[in-house]
Amino acid sequence: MLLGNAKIATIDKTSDTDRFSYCMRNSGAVAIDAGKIVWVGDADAIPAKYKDREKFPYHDLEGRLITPALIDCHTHVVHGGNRAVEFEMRLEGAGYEEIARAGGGIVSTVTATRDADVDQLLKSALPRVESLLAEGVSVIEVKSGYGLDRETELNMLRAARKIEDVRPVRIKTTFLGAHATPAEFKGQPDRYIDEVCIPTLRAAHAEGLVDAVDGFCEGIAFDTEQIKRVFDVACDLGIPVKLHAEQLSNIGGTKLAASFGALSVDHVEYADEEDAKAMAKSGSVAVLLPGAFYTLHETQLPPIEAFRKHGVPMAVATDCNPGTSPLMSILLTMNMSCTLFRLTPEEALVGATVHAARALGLNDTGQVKAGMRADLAIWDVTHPAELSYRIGFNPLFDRIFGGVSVEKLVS
Ligand code: DI6
Ligand code: FE
Repeated sequence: MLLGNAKIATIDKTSDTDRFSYCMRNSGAVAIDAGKIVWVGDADAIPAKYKDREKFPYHDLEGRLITPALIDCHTHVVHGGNRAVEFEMRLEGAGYEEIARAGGGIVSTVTATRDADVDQLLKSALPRVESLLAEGVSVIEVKSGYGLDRETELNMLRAARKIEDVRPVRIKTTFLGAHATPAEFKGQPDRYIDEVCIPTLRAAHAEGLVDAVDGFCEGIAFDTEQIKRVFDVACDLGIPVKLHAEQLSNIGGTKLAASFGALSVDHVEYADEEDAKAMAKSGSVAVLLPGAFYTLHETQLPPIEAFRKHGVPMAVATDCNPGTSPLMSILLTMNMSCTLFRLTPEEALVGATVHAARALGLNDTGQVKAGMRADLAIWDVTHPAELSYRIGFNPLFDRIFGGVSVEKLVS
């Protein structure tokens, strides 16, 4: 197909800077063949071979905006139950850590997740997935981490893999066995790591269920020494790592993750300039999660200026989870990253496309560029800033997934 008469935010680097920006084409066209973008350029410079209407059916987009399809690079969309009651408790003054220490929090979602089988986990995740797809998302990262025992952790990853079979989306799975210590190992995190978490990681890897390994490095979860033991195994298995770090305090998780060349370090509200330097050196992406910041009434802002100064790529994601970020809108996430974290709308869009791809180790998507997968979003807007500007409004016209229109355009 040939998409024409469109504005295009190609998301690329301009010759004079090393930073990604909109790189707009105000009157552009995109040629797609066999699921790939084969040409991008000005509407008045379309090469003859793409004017073959048989091979490249033409679609006049009437001035609509084309961007790369969006990517949600940090979610916990697979889980049992919800935590609305806890939300109420927090509004009545109970703290997140207090609830966690009292056996609520992550551990309460574990009970509901263990009670569900793979198909039930898949079924309850689909409405959350569909909410993201409806806003132009084509890749979703899905973590385990609410089983905290062998069978349920594997079931969570199996359910995540199954999403691809039933919806037009790519799924990247992440093993997050080191999310919390389950009740049966209360007060014994080291035993849990050695007797359950690590053996389960090996089993999940053997079953081809793991694209990355993650952990929660925090006072209420695991320290750097415990996370390091899990990361050592991930390295042995040749699996990249990422880390929930410096979310509620600074205990050195960011530097640990950077020392392992982590794909990303996520949350990072309490990260400092030295952490930013370590991430710049390791090439790790800072994944900003404004939904958790908002829900936890956090006030400590991530070091955005230090990330800009040291050239640390910033991505934005929903962190969709039942406890700290019951958020299923990537567009609201982009808005929040602007209003709460002072990102520019350009940084927000770059953060939900090319930088999000990088946080998942993907280099075949996240830009409108020849050679990339034809994963595109088409919007009823005239300027990309509109995608972060409005709250609770979805201007998506169509999503192209692997070169095929999901809604409107007949290929
Ligand atoms: N940090 C978070 O905010 C979530 N996980 C994590 O490591 C919380 C997950 C939950 O409360 O269910
Ligand atoms: Fe998370």
